[in-house]
Amino acid sequence: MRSVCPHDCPSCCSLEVSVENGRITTVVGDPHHPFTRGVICGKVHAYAERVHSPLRVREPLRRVGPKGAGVFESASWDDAVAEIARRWRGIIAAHGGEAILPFSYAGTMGQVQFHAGHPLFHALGASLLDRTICVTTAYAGWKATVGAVTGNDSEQMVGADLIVLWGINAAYSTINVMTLVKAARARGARVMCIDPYRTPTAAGADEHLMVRPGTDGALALAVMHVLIGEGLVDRDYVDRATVGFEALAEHVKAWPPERAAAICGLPAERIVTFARRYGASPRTFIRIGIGLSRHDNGGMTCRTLACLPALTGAYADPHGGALLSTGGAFGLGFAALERPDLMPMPAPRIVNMIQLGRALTDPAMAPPVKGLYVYNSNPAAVCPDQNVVLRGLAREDLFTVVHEQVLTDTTRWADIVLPATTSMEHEDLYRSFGHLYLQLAEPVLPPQGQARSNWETFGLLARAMGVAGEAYAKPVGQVIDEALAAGDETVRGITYDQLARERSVRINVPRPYLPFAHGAPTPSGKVELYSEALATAGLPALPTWMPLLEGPDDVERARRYPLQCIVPPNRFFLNSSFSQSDLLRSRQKTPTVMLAAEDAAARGVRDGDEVRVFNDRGAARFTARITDATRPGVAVIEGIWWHRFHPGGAGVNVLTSDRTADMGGGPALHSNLVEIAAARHRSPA
Ligand SMILES: Nc1nc2c(c(=O)[nH]1)N[C@H]1C(S)=C(S)[C@@H](COP(=O)(O)OP(=O)(O)OC[C@H]3O[C@@H](n4cnc5c(=O)[nH]c(N)nc54)[C@H](O)[C@@H]3O)O[C@H]1N2
Ligand SMILES: Nc1nc2c(c(=O)[nH]1)N[C@H]1C(S)=C(S)[C@@H](COP(=O)(O)OP(=O)(O)OC[C@H]3O[C@@H](n4cnc5c(=O)[nH]c(N)nc54)[C@H](O)[C@@H]3O)O[C@H]1N2
Ligand SMILES: [Mo]
Repeated sequence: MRSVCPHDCPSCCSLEVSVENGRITTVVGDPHHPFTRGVICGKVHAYAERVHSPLRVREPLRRVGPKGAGVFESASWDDAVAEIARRWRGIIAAHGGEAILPFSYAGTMGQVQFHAGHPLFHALGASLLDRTICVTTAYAGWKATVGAVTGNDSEQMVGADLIVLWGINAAYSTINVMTLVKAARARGARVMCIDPYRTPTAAGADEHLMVRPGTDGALALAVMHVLIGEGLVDRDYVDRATVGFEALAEHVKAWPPERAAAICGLPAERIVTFARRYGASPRTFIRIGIGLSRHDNGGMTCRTLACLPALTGAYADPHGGALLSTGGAFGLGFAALERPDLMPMPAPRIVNMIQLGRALTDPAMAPPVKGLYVYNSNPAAVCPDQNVVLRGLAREDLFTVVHEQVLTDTTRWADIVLPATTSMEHEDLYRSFGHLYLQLAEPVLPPQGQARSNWETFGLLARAMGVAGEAYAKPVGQVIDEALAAGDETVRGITYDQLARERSVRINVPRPYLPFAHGAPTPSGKVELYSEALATAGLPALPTWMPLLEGPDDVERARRYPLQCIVPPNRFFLNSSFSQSDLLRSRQKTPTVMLAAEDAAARGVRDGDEVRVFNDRGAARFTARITDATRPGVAVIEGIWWHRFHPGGAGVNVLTSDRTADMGGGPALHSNLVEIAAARHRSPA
């Protein structure tokens, strides 16, 4: 049977699922899908483990033990919904609707189940959640240059001469890009990877530039210096499709490669060689990851990288250009899903999700958050400044409902847990942030236990609260049709019936897809090398490198915490999802910190030792791996293990800050200083 991977990954794979006796037996990639091409990751290959997990939530649960003990009794859906409605009514009467805070992210990328809570929470006048945890910083920076969250079709990179994988560990985080990279390489394309550590993606490239974290902006400015200085610029493209070239040319005179070399930790000659290779042809494709935006200067970095293909005219080449995300290429009618018309005016306050801990603990919050409803997310594990988040979740006066598929770190803190269906059990429409296909998935299994989808659950809650009932009084298929019908030309004519027949439909964009070939949807209609909008927002109008707020230039902090610590995804989990799987945990082995030999030696740490990683925010235990895959001064902690499977019970995000990055309100997860100390030698495996 056909399905679609629901997880928060640009690949959004088309799946073939076999079911026997009500259980999933195998999951493989659809060989005919033009982007999936029969390849899926090890996580989803093992999907039966997730759907039929012993940790599945199969019935509603009500807390009986102390808060956080994770002791529950079973409850009926009727009783659970009635209790939630009773508690919410009390909270709204005493403190108003804003005292209720929905908290969700992208547990599923299915558009109906992702947005399912919006109509209800709008109708209740609940606080609005700014969903910043992943892409908003990257998107704000990207849009400053090219105006829209889209870019060249990654399928086109197969014909490129040079592919630059910039801050993206595609071998882990979107494996299908590697299929395209391999095909390009077989044709003779050169592949470069720019990453602070040697990921498998970097190891498989022709060249790896191991930059210091947060210095890509400086690198790109020096590349521009060489391109402009050596006349490797497409004057025709620059003249017709960009604004601000003269100002940029003047500005980057101050960025000779030697200056960037000292900042990035690279030899100046390698920067010059890179720039010349990049400038040799417009058939250069830069695939930019979201990862490199998770720094204090991350928005500006994305804005700066987006300028490079404009200088060489690569944006107009059928095999060139750049892609950060295709998320904005899908012009669905989101209002049909989100129902902003149900919101009271003036609009309720906005809470930035990465500051959940503050929102739950800050005495200045007026009204205080009294009711928290979590779905599609595991904030206890994924949110930065975790110790503060956990302090908030521990509040006795906070009424917390968690709608989940599995018993996560967050369900432990719930007053009520509701059982959620997986994508194998409910219907949804999927867009992607890495390709250009809309996909529909129908259930391949009945709901497991008493699980209900987000859509059904919010429908029950809306009826119990006596609001927004009409919004939920329609089947998912009808909502999908409405979102398509209210969309723009990119989805015009695509219907639910067509998707039900064909499963995957390319949106209405041309092939080759060159959205910035003649300019860009910015205020000026051009690719903005100079951005008036940024200047108005109080940011530099020209691409500018700024040192990290929490980095080596923060001299006082760096004295106490001398190691930069980046926290990228690991291979076998997706954020914290799949942490529940015995199989995938055993493949991932143990929470690990990678360290260069000289950093380890300076601390008396040997390979395999258990170490304590700490800063002012918190401390957690990891197994040390000594490796030349990272440079001295940079520690790497991959992946988010659930606390319950973490030695010592604290996870990586006790270390990270809830400080917002330069643009878009997202987190600077990788701008992180720590110290490491040996906990004891040779922990028994
Ligand atoms: N296996 C797996 N796949 C995933 C996920 C997962 O957790 N596991 N998460 C999914 C999600 S939600 C997302 S948003 C995407 C994210 O996937 P990507 O867009 O690939 O982003 P990240 O993996 O966060 O980071 C990519 C790389 O950026 C590097 N990086 C960090 N700082 C810098 C820097 O300053 N400069 C440069 N050049 N590179 C830097 C990291 O070392 C990492 O190798 O992946 C999705 N896919
Ligand atoms: N240290 C560190 N922290 C990070 C990151 C990092 O790279 N390093 N990455 C950040 C990024 S990019 C992101 S996107 C966030 C992700 O943060 P989250 O969106 O919280 O991601 P997950 O950990 O995958 O948790 C999603 C949860 O949703 C549940 N779920 C899935 N489908 C459904 C459904 O249909 N209904 C309901 N009710 N629940 C469902 C899953 O069971 C899962 O527990 O984490 C961020 N945190
Ligand atoms: Mo993400």
